[in-house]
Amino acid sequence: MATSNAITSETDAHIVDVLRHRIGKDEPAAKLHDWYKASILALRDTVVDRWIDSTRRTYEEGGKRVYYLSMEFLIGRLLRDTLSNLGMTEEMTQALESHGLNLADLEELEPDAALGNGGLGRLAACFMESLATLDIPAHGYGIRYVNGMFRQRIDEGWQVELPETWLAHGNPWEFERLESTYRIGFGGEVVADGDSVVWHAAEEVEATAIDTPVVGWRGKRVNTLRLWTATAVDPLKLDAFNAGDHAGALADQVRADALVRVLYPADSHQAGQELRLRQEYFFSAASIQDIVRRHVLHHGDIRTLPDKAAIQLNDTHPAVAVAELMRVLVDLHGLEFNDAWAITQATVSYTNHTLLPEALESWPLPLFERLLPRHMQIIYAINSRVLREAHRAGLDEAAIAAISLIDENGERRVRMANLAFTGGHSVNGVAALHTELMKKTVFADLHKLYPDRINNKTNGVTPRRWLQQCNPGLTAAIKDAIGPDFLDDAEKLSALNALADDSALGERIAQVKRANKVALSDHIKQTMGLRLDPDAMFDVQIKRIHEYKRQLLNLIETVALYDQIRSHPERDWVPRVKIFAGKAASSYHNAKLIIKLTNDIARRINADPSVGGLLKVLFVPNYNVSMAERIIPAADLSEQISTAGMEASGTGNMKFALNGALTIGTLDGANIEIKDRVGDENIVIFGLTAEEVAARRANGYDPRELIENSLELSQAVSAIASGVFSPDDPHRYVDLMAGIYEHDWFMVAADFDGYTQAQRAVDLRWQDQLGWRATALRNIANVGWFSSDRTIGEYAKDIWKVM
Ligand code: B1H
Repeated sequence: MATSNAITSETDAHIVDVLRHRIGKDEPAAKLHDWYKASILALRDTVVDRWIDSTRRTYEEGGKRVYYLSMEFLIGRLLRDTLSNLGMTEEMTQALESHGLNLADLEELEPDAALGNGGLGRLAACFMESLATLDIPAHGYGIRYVNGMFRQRIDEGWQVELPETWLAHGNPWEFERLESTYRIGFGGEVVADGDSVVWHAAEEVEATAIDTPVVGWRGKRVNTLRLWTATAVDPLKLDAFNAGDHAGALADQVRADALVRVLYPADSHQAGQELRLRQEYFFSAASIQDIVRRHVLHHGDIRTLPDKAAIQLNDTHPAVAVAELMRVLVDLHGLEFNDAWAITQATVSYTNHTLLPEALESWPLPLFERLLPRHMQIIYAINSRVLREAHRAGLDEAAIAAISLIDENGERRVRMANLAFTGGHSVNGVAALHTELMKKTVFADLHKLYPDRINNKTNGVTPRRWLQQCNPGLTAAIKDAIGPDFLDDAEKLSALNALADDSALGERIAQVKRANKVALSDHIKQTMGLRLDPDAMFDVQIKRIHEYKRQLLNLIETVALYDQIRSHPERDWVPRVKIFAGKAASSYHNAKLIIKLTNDIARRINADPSVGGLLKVLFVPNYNVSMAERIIPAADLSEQISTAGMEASGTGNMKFALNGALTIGTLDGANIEIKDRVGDENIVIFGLTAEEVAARRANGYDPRELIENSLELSQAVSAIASGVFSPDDPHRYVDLMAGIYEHDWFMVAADFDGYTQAQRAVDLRWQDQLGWRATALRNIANVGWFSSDRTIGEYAKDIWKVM
């Protein structure tokens, strides 16, 4: 380590001072990790100054605030993001260089904050950044999980889950707020007390706030991400301890710890365990108490809550907040039920993220009642009101049964989506098709009763992280071509359209893409020992592993292509690298098997000299935000191939297009809107529409016949089923392939031929590199609309009324 003592800038002086006084080291003693921490703490001081300014401004203006309640915030790293949003990257780079240090090396030391599963959690993180960017006063509320999304290791091709220990070396970004501590009750009983009702909880824990500042673009505003941690009211019971019961003395703290221990890793699937419901109530109740306390403190009258607070529920995970707010208003503030209901509905709104039946949350009534007896009563009261309205509107019995907050089919259950739907004034979907399907399917009857409630807010991604920070080369090329306006308004990227045939710009962007592919290849060489050809097409499918996302369709096509290359080596094949990455829920058997299959196929193909460098397959372990930031800028082809009607929106699709990849995709989720913006010629669409999928399902779908009529498909499926890729266990994929023959829920067979043809059309496009470059440019130019700034602007105007 260099030991120069010359101080080169204010930032430098600040870092050296922090190193000495907060870390307790001088330069000769400092290790890389000490510099990392000192740099963040010094940077954080700048953030804090602006944070305090923002907070003071919010109080002075007395305006409405947005509260975003989410079980997940998939943040990733913050160092580069914060530097870039504050315009301090250059300054920090130089300060570190004067000590012989490299910013990129420090960045690698930061663990990913992986407090989310996938799209839903990453959306919450993009939204937080856009809220600050648009200068909207906002708090994110969630849980400070000690273990976020598990770390994925691949052992002999199989996924192994390891605990993610992101807090092991402390978290320099956060501030504990002991003064913001609330009691959260569970269980017990409800007793009448004169006119009012008192809930005597059997158990209580304390929720304490831990705040992280969220910096918007150009540092305009710094908002707060407030994550709750749990402690026992009595963390060490000394009487038990003194009596020799050492475990009993700590039992309450152990129970409290469990609440914030781990993120449930089931993406698009309801977890269903009691602990999950406890987590949901824990963070919802703490957030509601915090919101109400802040309101009363600053505005006095609880009745003006809807003028000063907009509470957005990110899916149904915080839906119990509806019942909690009702409880606080009625039981603690003495409001009439009807008044409380009007306030609650005017304050709350709900975003739906999935139509998959297995992901719709509902809780067995006895469990709900045991854990939250007062909330159960409130839900009954809400329900009788809603059902009365339904009767009055003349709905039939079937519709009324569907609207009920209680599912009476079989074991009685509380339907969280119906609670969230009825408890607010807005229910939004996350892409146009998804919103239309909400009206026609899960919420058809609620939509009849409340026809103005459902609206669409197509998702977006922050162009700071997903263009500027992850792809500085492309950002510089665009800036040189059209000036810097797009940095403040992503839709200004459309100025690139006028340059679509500018060969110099096309050449420059192609060079950037190649450099990004070389950088990714170097990383893959170092971490996986695999050599990639940066001139091959990088064909990428990175996302959670789920049957509806159809990694299997991609894999079966890969096997078919492998077969074709071997049978016709003389043809002019386009060299491809097929990149897969993603985590499977720990309990999702088929998803884990799909990971193993990917690795089995990769091993066989990569070792086969007869495909020469024409085809390589790899599964990149431990996909997370940081890995996405490496892979997306290096992608040529973006695989968005879900069964139509099943992917609510997708947000990876937007990130790829913004970084100049061509999409091969189905007419699903936001793919449709991407197509509308980039134009039919600049995207490759195949497969059944959502309507056709529904019609096939209704009319009896026969995959076997389809498979038998497609030679390529039947050969590929039989090869996998017969153990060609798993000679060590030839039966490994028999059941997985039988699923495609027998029911094929996700219609791989129906879309296979369309997909194969689309892939060969992609090959033809690749052979015309000039045409490919123009298409990449058209994608970049026309997806600025998918900025989360646009999405948040729409929420702000239409739902929250803060703009
Ligand atoms: C999405 C989820 C989800 N939809 C349950 N639903 C979870 C459901 O832990 N759970 O219980 C976790 C996550 N996630 C995704 O949301 C959609 O599948 C994407 O299509 C969409 O882009 C994303 C953001 O709206």
